[in-house]
This record gives sequence, C-alpha cells and structure tokens, in this order.
Amino acid sequence: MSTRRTFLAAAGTGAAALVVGAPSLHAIGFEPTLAPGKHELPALPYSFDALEPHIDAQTMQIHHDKHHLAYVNGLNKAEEELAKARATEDYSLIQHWSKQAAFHGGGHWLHSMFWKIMGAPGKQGGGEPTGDLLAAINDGFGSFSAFKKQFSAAAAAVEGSGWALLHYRHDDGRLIVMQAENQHKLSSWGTTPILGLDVWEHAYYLKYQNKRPDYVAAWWNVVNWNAVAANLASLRR
Ligand code: MN3
Repeated sequence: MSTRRTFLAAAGTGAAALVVGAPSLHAIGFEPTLAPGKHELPALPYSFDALEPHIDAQTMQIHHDKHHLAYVNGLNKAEEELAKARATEDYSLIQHWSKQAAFHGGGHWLHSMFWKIMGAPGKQGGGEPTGDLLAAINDGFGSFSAFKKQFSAAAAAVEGSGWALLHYRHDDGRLIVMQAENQHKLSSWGTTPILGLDVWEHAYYLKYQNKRPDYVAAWWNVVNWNAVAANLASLRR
C-alpha cells in the first residue's frame, strides 16, 4: 500500500480536510513520512527574528514552538485514538477523533506551509511573483495588485480565527482565494493551498494587537514568492 493510501485510511471519513490536504502535503515535501501518529514538528527554515520588523521574534517563537507543536501532538494523539476506536468499532469515538484529526491535522498542514512561504524581507521575502505564478495570478485575478486586494480583504474578513488562502484548483488549473475558519472549516474539495496567511490572534497580537489589517499589510513584505511558485509547480507536474 502506498504512503498516501495508508494515510487516507488512517485519516478516516470524518477528516475531510486531511483527505484533501494529505496528498499535496506529501507532494510538496513537508514531511518525510505520513505514518499515523508519527508526525513531527518541522524546523523553521530561518531564525525567529528573520521576519523582523514585520513579524516579531517572540511571536514566531511561540507560534512555532508552542502552537504548531500542539497541533502536531494533537494530530498524533488523534490518529492513535482513531486506530483504537476502529479496532473496537466504537463509532461515536471515531467521529470524535476524526474531528480532532481534522482540526489538528489542518493546523499542522497549514503551519508547515506557512513557514515555508515566508522569508527575510528584502531577501527571500517581499517583492512580486514572476513567471508561471504571475501568469496564473494574472489569469485568475487580472493583475497582481488586484489579487493582493482580494486576498487582503479575505484575510481581514475572516470571522474569529482562521486563514486566508490561495488555492490551486486541479480541475481547471486556476487559482482561487479561499478562507478557512479555524484550520479546517470551509475546506474545499479538489483544490490545494499554495499560499496561506494565518490570521489567528496568536499570529499577530503581540505586535499588532487588534489591528489585523496592519499585520496583513506588513505580511506582504515577507512572502517568499519563489516558494509559492515551487508549490504551484509541484502540483502541476
Ligand atoms: Mn497559527
């Protein structure tokens, strides 16, 4: 059985977000293994202070070392409990742990992507996309500036905790802007995120407090467009 099929079987029918996300997580290379209960916190690809002044070092440290780790641990726990519940055919517990797997798995997936699509401002981060990615953005939104406005508005408008996301739609190869509530609700099928912005308060509150739009505006300075382009290319192969 392939790694992907093993993971899909483990994720269960209740973990829709995982079923959608898992193949691309593997494809984009976030984890060397997708064995149930064996997920690991990926290292940040830069130092905690690399995204200063736009995202502060303390926020990055807590976000990665505490919040993301909690999602990894939560996903591993959920997968282990799911295996037990299946073995005893306890369907209410299967339902419960499937929801936990969707929440924590969504968190693990999205944060793994989030770290990779950012980089030091003026170095890996900032500027504008080029090449195939720019062409896809122009095709989907008319222009890069029009895309930025739509994505920023989506990020500002997420109710409570969630994400703004740029998805690749496999059916027609187009890019679409999506929102996720928490890390898994409002998930779409047949699409894979290639860019995401975490707008949970833990992502910005220490520096920006209630001013989420200021955080969103600053975040464009740290987007690593080469990494986003690589995500798109990996899905188009
Ligand atoms: Mn977060």
